[in-house]
Amino acid sequence: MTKSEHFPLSITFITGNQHKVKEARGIFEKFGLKLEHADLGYPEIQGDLADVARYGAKHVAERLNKPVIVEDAGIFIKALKWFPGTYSSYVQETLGNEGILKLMSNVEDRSAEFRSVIGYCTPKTEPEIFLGTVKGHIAPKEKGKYGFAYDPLFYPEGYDKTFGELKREEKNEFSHRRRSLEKFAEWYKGRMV
Ligand code: ITT
Repeated sequence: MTKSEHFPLSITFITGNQHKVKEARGIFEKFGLKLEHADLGYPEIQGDLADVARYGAKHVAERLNKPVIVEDAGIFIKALKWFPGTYSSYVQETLGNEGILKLMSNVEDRSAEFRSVIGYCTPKTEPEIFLGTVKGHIAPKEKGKYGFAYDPLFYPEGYDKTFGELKREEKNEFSHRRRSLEKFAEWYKGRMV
């Protein structure tokens, strides 16, 4: 078997979130990799982002019998004891951004960070994980029409615009997802040569 069969240029990203797919495609292009997408769903175990990504990647790689990546991500807010964290998806659907702003009313330390963990697994190997984070703070109110979910609430450090005010290409320059996928792409391409 050749190296290109072991490490194909095209990798399948398992996610139900179209925003993630669009961002990941733009990022992969920069690294000369192609992204296929499959919306399959997989069991999300109790644990931190890394546990979820590891377990999910292994589960799907075995089920599809091919190499896959999954991502578990979330926003972590210091004043809320790092809530919503791994519950970000559920909290977005229930409390929403308005609910988060209510929890943060009169809170001075608005530090927060986005984290993304990519899990990569093949049917024959154990999962590998790649973490990307971006620090910032929670805005006093929602701002911007781009991005998704918590983006209009999040000012990345050193910027006077929220992620919601940045076009996809701009967010992709330095987001948590850019950082985790870049780590993965560099590791993966290192194995191809
Ligand atoms: P999959 O599990 O199918 O990939 P998901 O949307 O459920 O899709 P996660 O379990 O990783 O993804 O949940 C992450 C949640 O965190 C996501 O639904 C958003 O609410 C939030 N989130 C993650 N990355 C984000 C980003 O770049 N901008 C805004 N919100 C983000």
